[in-house]
Amino acid sequence: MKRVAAVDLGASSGRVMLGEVGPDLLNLTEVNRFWNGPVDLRGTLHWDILHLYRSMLDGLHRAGPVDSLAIDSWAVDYGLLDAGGHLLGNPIHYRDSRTEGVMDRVLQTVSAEELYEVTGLQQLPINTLYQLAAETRLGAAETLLLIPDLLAYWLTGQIGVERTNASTTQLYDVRRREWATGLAERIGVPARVLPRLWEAGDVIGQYDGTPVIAVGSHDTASAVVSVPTETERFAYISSGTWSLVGLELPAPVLTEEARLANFTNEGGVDGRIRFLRNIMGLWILQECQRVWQDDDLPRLLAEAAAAPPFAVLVDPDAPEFLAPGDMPARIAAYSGDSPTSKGAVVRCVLESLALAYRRTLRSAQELADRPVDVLHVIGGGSQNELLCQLTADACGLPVLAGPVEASALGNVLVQARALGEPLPDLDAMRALVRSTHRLRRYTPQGKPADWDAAESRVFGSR
Ligand code: ADP
Ligand code: LRH
Repeated sequence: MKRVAAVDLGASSGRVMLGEVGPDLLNLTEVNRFWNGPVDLRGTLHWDILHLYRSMLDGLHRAGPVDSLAIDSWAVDYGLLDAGGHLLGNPIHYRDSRTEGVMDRVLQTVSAEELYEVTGLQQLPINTLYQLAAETRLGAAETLLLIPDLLAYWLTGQIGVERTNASTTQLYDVRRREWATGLAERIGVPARVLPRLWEAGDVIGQYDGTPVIAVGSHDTASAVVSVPTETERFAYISSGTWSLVGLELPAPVLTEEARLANFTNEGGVDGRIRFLRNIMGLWILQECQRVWQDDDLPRLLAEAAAAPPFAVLVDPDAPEFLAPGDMPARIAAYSGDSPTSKGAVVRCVLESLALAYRRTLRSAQELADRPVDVLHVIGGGSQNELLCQLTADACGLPVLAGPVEASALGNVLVQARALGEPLPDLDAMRALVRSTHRLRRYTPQGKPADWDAAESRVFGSR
């Protein structure tokens, strides 16, 4: 049996989990959980990186002796080190407004077509490329590290960026599987700051005598490892602060149609491609709860379940929902139609998400020419029964919900393999998740025509 610690940092909370893996055994125990989110410092949104580091250390110490440890986190954000290995300022949050208008500026130097051809990434203002184009500290920078790599560097002194997370930067060549240094230089990012790449399974170094292992350090890459699928004909929604909606493919889809539909080709563990779109996700609900100062999610969801269907709908991916703020007011401004109660606002958010999932999954299947029979919902949002049922209804597919701690499980499984546990491939890892975790099944209900009408209302006809 292997005993490992998984540090999993989501955009809304971080946790250290203790994983035990053996034949027919996959146990996960939460050691600690801590707050994460944007911190506004005189108008700039930061991550509290030292709080995360200290909370991680606290969890690792509480976990006791383990065979190894590994870190995964949200993507795209980074710290810069100077020549002495010191952090140049606190990492800035991807929702900070410094990237406003930057995409248009960059596209005057590199066309959207070329960017897609090389990197295969969806255009989002949060991409590392656009953040770096707005960065003021590059002159003094020697090394760029993504968040899990920065924390691993502090633990081990070793420098490198893990490949699945590198693939989210829009500075990574998806076909040549190396940094797109020429492209980086053209937008003012010196190639010297892009360090060597780690593979999932590499030993990065040691912390206190414990091996620190590289896993799919992008949380979504780790989450997709643990999708408990039995068939190749599956789609997934990794449901948390964001909803990552798409397919797993053997190779990127870099067609003009995929680019125009804003699909991304991110790197998965074992060379897979995560062909997906970012949907704004439960972030909108989190912000509603913050503004209302109401953390009673079960009650809010019960009120949403009782609220009238299809009353108010929005496109959750509209740019006005990206930055922190008063989401109920923004929903009212967007739709010109104020939901009349908290339950109605929550219903609007969940139905709008389900509608976006439906459009995204339909496009994914068409663009990749890959029909699917089942939709796996994983992550914290898989506990939201109303959203799971609306998703099944909107997509016309059976939904299998769980596991909840998908990223931590993927992190644990890849560590166990690196330590010699007989989990040769993703199929074996997924079979172990399936045999050790109970999933909840949702069957499509209601009238598909209602969703057709809702889609026309928000997005016009197809
Ligand atoms: P992230 O990794 O982005 O921080 P998580 O995967 O932890 O996100 O998911 C967080 C989300 O899960 C919350 O925003 C919340 O909406 C949802 N969630 C958490 N617990 C529950 C629950 N008991 N019932 C329904 N939804 C839940
Ligand atoms: C989810 C996630 C997602 C990224 C976003 C920045 O936590 O990693 O895959 O696009 O955060």
